[in-house]
Amino acid sequence: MSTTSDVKTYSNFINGEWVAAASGQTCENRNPADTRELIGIFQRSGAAEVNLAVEAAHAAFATWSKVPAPRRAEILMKAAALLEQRKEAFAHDMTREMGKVLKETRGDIQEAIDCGNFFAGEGRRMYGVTTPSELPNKFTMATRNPVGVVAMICPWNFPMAIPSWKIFPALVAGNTCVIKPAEYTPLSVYNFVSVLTEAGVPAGVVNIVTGHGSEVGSPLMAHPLVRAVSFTGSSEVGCIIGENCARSFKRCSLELGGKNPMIVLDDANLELALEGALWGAFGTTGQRCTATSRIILQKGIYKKFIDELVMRSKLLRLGNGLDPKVDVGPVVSKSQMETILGYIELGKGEGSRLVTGGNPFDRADYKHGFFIEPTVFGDVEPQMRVAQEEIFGPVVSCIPCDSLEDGIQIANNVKYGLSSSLYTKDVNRAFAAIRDLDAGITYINAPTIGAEVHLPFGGVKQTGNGHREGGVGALDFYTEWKAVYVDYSDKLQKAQIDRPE
Ligand code: UN1
Repeated sequence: MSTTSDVKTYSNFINGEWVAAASGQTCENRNPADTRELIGIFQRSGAAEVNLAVEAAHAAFATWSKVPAPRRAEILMKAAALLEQRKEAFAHDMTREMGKVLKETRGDIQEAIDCGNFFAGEGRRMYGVTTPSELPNKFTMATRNPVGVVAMICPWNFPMAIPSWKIFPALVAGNTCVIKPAEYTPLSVYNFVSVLTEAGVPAGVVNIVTGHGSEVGSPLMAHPLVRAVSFTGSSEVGCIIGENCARSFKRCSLELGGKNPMIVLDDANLELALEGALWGAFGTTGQRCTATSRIILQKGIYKKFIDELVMRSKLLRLGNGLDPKVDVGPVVSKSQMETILGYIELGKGEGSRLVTGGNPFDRADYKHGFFIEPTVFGDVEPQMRVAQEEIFGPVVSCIPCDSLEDGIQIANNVKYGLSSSLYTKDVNRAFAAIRDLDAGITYINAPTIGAEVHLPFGGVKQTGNGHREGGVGALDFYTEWKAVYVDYSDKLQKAQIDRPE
């Protein structure tokens, strides 16, 4: 096991240099599969480091924003190629600091590679608008300008993919940024930024400040030189960030919670739906905002589906994500584990039927990690808290329904609206569900997870505030529109007033 002496200490990355926190305090990053393993020591920073980083980003903006976008894009392309080369090593680091299994951490890095390549392409597009003027001899267009310094407050469940959703579009558009990694997964952000630097991102354009939310996130979002804040995390924290940004007129993009439904109709391919349910509910140990957390089953297949799901859930192998035989890794932390176990107790108390799982997995060789058995509740009523609140762990609630219409009504009747899914062979019902499921993402015959980077990612209601990450639409957050009027008539022309008689 590692001891503090052979473990690396990471400083903040500010203006291209390594800067220790003035407080002299640090935070430990430990493996959630075995907390005896120390991954790294990171700075416990505060407002002083935030100020330095924002000032560096502000100064770098003056030059970076003027580099032609196709040149900026070349750096992104190089970064994506370097990520490809380092994929295996970075995936190992990510599994060690976050817990999810290797095939998923490879997928996380692949998502960052895809994102880099996609937004590199935007460097030669970033389309604006040209449109006719209402006046003769006048040219009108709208162009995209970068916003300025962007604060990025990142989650731990996709430690490289989600920072890449923020950093790549921001950079190609000419912004600079200060990133606050999640406390549990700073190493993956360091790995990512090391590649950006190697690819040629100049000093000050991307800065990292590590530490706690209240000590780093709060001064960062309040800093007057920060023009935009991008946050992924809980709806509770998102609400606080949104309020603060409103007070200082900052743009704010919030990607928040989910309680994602999978509806399975009687006519569905059950084998496919079961496979999808297992992957959607227990992939990433249920720690995705897109995780399948409610399975809404039409009554004809209800019992059979649950029986099969239970059988297959029991076969999932828990353990250290570095072991290729393992299907489900640990949850990220002790406090997360306590919250999830608290929800399991709550579910039992509310009268739903615990059909499998429900316990910490604490065999002797697992006792240093945060493992919870894949857990299925049956006979859940739509209003129960386990069917309404985001649990963010390996717990899924099965709810019976009478028909597609009934299923959609149950699906929509929560405060979130991120992802949703329907299993059916009936194309008419599929299209009705695409129209009526109140969510930012709908899958047909696939589980609620698996978004691709070139499509818009985000949700409705308390899942966000109307922005989308991924896809060209992300540029709407990272650019300000400028309307431009060029009058070549050599006379004063008055819009709306000079009209033909
Ligand atoms: C998240 O759940 O926090 O669609 C992001 C997916 C992944 C991204 C998930 N591509 O499940």
